Formats: sequence, structure tokens, C-alpha cells
Amino acid sequence: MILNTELEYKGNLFPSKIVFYKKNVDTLYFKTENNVTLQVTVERDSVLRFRFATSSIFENDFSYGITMYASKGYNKLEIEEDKNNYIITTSKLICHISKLDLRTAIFDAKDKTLICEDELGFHWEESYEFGGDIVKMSKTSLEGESYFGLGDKPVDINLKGKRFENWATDSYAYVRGADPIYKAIPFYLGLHHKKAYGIFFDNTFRSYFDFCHEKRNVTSFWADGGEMNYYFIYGPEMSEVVSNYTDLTGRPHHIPPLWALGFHQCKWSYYPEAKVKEVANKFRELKIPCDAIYLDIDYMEGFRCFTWNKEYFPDPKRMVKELADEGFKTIAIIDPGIKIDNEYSVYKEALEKDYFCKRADGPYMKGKVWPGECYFPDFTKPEVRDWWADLFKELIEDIGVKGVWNDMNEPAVMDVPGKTFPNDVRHDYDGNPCSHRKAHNIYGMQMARATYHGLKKFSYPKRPFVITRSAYSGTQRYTSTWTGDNVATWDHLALANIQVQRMCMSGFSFAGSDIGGFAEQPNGELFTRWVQLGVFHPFFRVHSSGDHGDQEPWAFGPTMTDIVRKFIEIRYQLLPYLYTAFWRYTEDGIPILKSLVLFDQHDQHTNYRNDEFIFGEKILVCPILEQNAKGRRMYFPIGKWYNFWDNSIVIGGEEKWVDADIDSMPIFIKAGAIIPKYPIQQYVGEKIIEQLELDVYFKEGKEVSEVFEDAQDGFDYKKGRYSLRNFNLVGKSNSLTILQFKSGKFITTYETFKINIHSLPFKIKSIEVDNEEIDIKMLNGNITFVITKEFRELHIIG
Ligand code: MIG
Repeated sequence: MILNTELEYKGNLFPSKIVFYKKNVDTLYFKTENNVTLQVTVERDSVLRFRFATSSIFENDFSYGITMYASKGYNKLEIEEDKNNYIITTSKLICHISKLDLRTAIFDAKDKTLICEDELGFHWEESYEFGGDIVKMSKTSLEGESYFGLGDKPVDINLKGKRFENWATDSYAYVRGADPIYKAIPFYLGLHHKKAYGIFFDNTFRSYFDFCHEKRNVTSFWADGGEMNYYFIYGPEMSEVVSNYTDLTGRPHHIPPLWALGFHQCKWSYYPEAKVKEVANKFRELKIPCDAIYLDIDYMEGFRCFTWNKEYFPDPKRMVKELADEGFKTIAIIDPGIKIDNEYSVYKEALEKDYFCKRADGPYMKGKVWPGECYFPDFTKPEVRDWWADLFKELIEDIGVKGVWNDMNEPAVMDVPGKTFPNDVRHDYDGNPCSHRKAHNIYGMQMARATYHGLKKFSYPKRPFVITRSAYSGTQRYTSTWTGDNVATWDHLALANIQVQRMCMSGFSFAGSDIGGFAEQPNGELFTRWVQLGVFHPFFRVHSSGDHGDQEPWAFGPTMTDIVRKFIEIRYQLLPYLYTAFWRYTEDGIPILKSLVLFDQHDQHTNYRNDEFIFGEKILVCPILEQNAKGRRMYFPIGKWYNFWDNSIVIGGEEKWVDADIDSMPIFIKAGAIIPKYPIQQYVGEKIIEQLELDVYFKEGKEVSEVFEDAQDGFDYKKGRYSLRNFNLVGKSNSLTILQFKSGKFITTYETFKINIHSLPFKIKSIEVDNEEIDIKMLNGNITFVITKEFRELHIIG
């Protein structure tokens, strides 16, 4: 719809020359002869906001995407003008605004290179059908430019050459390339000449992105209504762009409880109670670690939210308690559709209080979902969200459910062509009344937000845990997510890998896929390969529709069971490592998974890689995505890597073959890394951690690692009750030194570290801990010894 032919140009309107300019602290206003106003706000030195009004009147400035905690402030703001341009300069950026037509060009303030430039720039078309404008923006695609981000799109990591749409859509058994699917995340990154920037188009209408698809050298984005309102975010590092984007749209309000990073088992559906218990018991019997078990829609009475089918679950509180005694947290699904039923209290109350969405002409929005005909709460109204949050009291506080799963919140409606509400449905939009055209993409987000607040209230002093299917930018503040109804195929395994990486790059790291595939059934090999990938996904859950057979870890015979157990055990050992990465992500917005391009954008080989990624800061992973594979070729980023299985060394910067039969997968550790490990537990909290293992991988040079720990739940860490250990490693040809810096008031349960040194290149003469020599014993060429957790300096001398 960005229209470039002469004929298509006809409907497009363009700003004319600037006739007026005004500056108000951090915001500049430019008005054109034909009454277009551009408002540029300097949010930060590297973040500029551009907003256009086509007839000088801006809408009320309200956004669900931007967090109230977004930081503001810059070191420098200067504005000058020359013959052709107004020129805004911050310490990071120089932005030219053309006096002739409002077109912009943005340069790096340091080396003056061009980062992003308008092609046609802002233009619009009047929307005769709905009123308002179809707002459009086009940018020149610079030489060698690549594009990334955009949420859950099931296509290659690099988006160049493709066009996308954002309109949250229930997409059962979607295929590669399907678009749009469940989420609407209108944020992308551009990368050229090794420099990256991002654009967040904060417009909730149906929006479109074209990355050199229609025209080779043009990237454009537009929306069916609302304002052209976008943030330009400069890096130049991709990780800085994502970090700045999450500064704007928010980071999780807190780290998840540690158990939520454990393994979750789900199915549509486990019922009755005896079946739930049978599955749970089998985990313990087979010694396969598991922390959470899910109740899908069949636990409810006729699919009525906040009810229980008492035939299947006669005493939910007792059951939940008995599961909890075995270390299982119960997670229950809650959908948005409320059954029309005069005997049903939730329905009656919402009706009485006028909380349901209505059609433009007055009747309620009626739609069929699992319970039959339903009405739907308007989660865009604060009062409705508060009411919804309070509905969780019984489920959480009384019954003891630990997490809630929000599904069907695109919102999905059955048996209608658009699979959702009609456009005319009205929403409050927090006091900015609008139609579904504007509210559709944030409906799921606001439901998840209300659910989150309910759980937060009733789980206190523990941390809430929520999962959502639909999301808009910013939803990462409240909840985790999964990639929806995938299929048990090898291609979907590849897609799961890409989608979760892309979610991380799009600011939403707490993501995973339905391991094994939701629709259809995997064979044991596919299931096992999928679990292997899932170990390295922030959200780690097996789920399936159940129509096609079982998908528990033991469903594919004893060999596969053993391999799956071994991999889930690795996840449990790596919990302190993942928890640290999660904490980093909530602090700085650094993605928990780093696609190779994000890990090293300076190495052009990474620009088109899909499969390999970095888990946390130090672990390189590459899933096996083909049947009968005994290994695969993969690209190693520049640097030195240790094979996790045998400590063999790989020098990066090229593609190499890696052996990985079904009981293995390519896992590599960055040289110099210190990886913290817990003992294997059947569930988080099963054991008191009596010792922290530190796997040290020698490097000649320097490397910093960190370990974050706390009570594993609750909010005390926000008051300083955490333990953060910084390890500075310095390796030389004949020595290895590790300095520890500790901060925070939390006292860990263990007193000692078990240090495992991998591949030391020299023979040890002595080991000193804080200047005192200790005894050493050698194991398998590796060196293992125990030292106090309080050590400040460890010195290994060769
Ligand atoms: O129309 O609750 O994506 O995970 O098991 C299907 C039943 C509704 C779709 C979800 C899936 C869930 C299923 N739900």
C-alpha cells in the first residue's frame, strides 16, 4: 500500500514546506503550509520520537506500549538551521528535517555517517471508509541493509525482501510464512555498515511493514488509522537498540519465580484429577524434573471461567495442595469469553456493571467460543481490569493455583470469517473511546495485564506467573508467552527456534514454543530434538492438543525418555545461569537469547544465520533440525569456544561440522566463561543448595561472568536482598586469576564453590586462595577443588 506508481500516487497527500517552527524544552514543532504538523521529541540522546498530525491536531497522547518508567533526558540538544534543513543535534544523533517537505535524515553524531533517511517520508491517504487517515512512512533502504525484529513472524530471522501485517490472529496450525499470527509487535531493527537502529511504530491499528519487497531500495510502514507516531532508536549495537526499545516499552516488572524457569508439562487436557496425578507421579517415579502442570479448558464447568467441573475435580484445593507437596505448581487456563448464562455469577456481575464490549449500535458483542455464545469484557477499561483482577482471589489465594494461562485473547471468535470481533465493536481504551480497529491489537495485552495484576495481588508475597498468547509491544512487562498452535513437524522445530529468537530480539524474552508440536504427533526423535532446543528457551513447556496421542517425556520409549531426562537435567543445572540472564534482561533489556547477528553484528557472516544463537551471555547453541542427523554444520562466531561435551576447542569465524547424535546437540561455551550450576533437582526447592559449582573455561585474556541469586521468589531482592557475584577472569600462558566482587545483602545457603577448571593449558605448580596455598587433586585432565564462597582472589600458577 505504499504506492509508488503514478496512478497510485493519486490518493497520497504529502506535507508541503515548513512555515512555522517552535521549540518547547525537549520538543520541536514544525508546521507546513498545508497544515501538517511534525512534533519531534528528544526522548534521549539516542531516541527521537516523530509524530505527525495531518491537520495540525494531535490525538490525546496515550499509549499502552510505552511504560511510565521510560527514562527521559539527554546530554545535549542543539537546533540550528541552514538553507535547506533544520538540524537537531544530540550527543548521539544529528537529525535533518527538510524545510521543503518535512523529510528527515538521521546521522551518527560521531562519524557523521547516514543511518536512516526518508524516501517519500511521511504521507497519507484519507480513509473514506472510516474517517481519519491511512498514515504512511517510507525510508530509503541503504546499501546492504538487513532487517530484524517484528515479534513472532514465522519466517527467516532476516526480514529483508518481505512484507508483513500486524493484526493479532488465532492461527491454528500456521505454516511457515503465515502472516499475521498471534502477536502485533510493530518494532524492527535495521542494520547496515555494521550499525543498527530501531523503529517502533507505536500505532495499534492494523499496521504493515514492507522491507524492500515492493521496491528494492525502500522500506515502508503504514497503518489503517491513528497517527504516524514512531520512535527512532539508535544503537549502534543491536543489543543497545533492543535495550533502548525495552526502556521505552518496559521490561518485566520483576524476575519470575525460579520454578517458572523449570520444566512445565501441559496438554489439552489433563483430566480428571486422577489423570493429573498419574502424570505428576510418573515424573517423580521416572525422576524427570518438572515444576509445573497445566489445566487446560476442561477443568472448568462448561468452560465457564473461574469455575470447576466438580465431577472431574471434586476438591481442587486438596488436589492443588497434594500436587504442591510433590513440588508441582498448578497452572490454569483462563479465556476472555464469558458464557451467556443467567445462572453464572461472573456473567451476571459483568452484565450488571456494564463491563462487556458492545457493538457500535448498542448490542453486546456476541461471539462463539468454547463455552458457546459469549460476551467479552472490555479489558481496555481500568474498572474492568480491576474487577477481572479480583476474580482471581479464589483461584489463587484460596485454591492455591500458582500461574494463569491466557489464551484466545487476540481475541479469537469461532465460526466467523475474520476469526475476531467486527471492526465496529466499541472499547474504552482507558478513556479514549474507539472502535475495535484501534483496540484489537492490544486487547490480549490488556487481558494479560489485568490477569497479572490479579495474580500479583493474590500471590503476594510470592511472584505472579502469567502466560499469554496474544501481545502488543510492552506486554513483556506483565507476562510470559508462547508461539501458539504449531505443528509436530521438523520445519516447525526450525520455526520455533527462529520465533523465540525473534521474540527475544523484539524485547520479549520470556518466550517458548509448544515443545513437540501442538497439532499432530511427533515421533520420538522429533520430540527429543525439540526438548533439546527447549532447554535453551526461556519458557520451557511441552504442550499438545492431545488429539494425536501422548506427548509426555516417557511417551516415546525408554531410550528417548533417558535422553529427554538428561537434557531436562541440564536445564536444572543451568538454572542459576538462566536466572542471572533473566535478571540482566529485567535490568537492562538485554535479550536472553541472542541471535548470532545480535551477538556479533560486526561479523557479516552472522547477518543471515537462523539456527545458531547465544543462550545468556556465554553459551552457543545450535539445535539439530533434521531427521536422522548425526550432527550438522554450524557457524561459530568469532572467538574461542569449548565443546560442552568434551572440552575440545573450536576457533570461530567459520562454518564447521559438529557431531551430535540423538543423545547430544551442539553446545559450546565461550572461552573465559564461568558457568554456575546447581545440583539436579526434581523441582526447584527440592534441595537446599549446599554448594555452587562453577565451571571455569580457560582463556588467555579477560572475561567477566556474573551470578545473580536471591530467595528464588518474593520481592525482597528489590530491597537489596540479592547476591550478585562478579567474576573477573584473567588468563595468561602460565597463570589464571579470578577476582570475585560481591554485592547485595542476600546470604546464599551454601558456603563453598566447587570449581571445575576446564582445559588449563599449563601444568599447575600451586593454587592460592586469597594468598594461601591449597591442596589440589586432579580429575580427568580437569581440575576440581572446593573453596570458600567468600574468596576474593583465586590464583592458579603454572
Ligand atoms: O481453540 O484451550 O493455543 O494451547 O490448548 C483452541 C485449548 C483453544 C488454543 C491454544 C492451545 C490450547 C487450546 N486453545
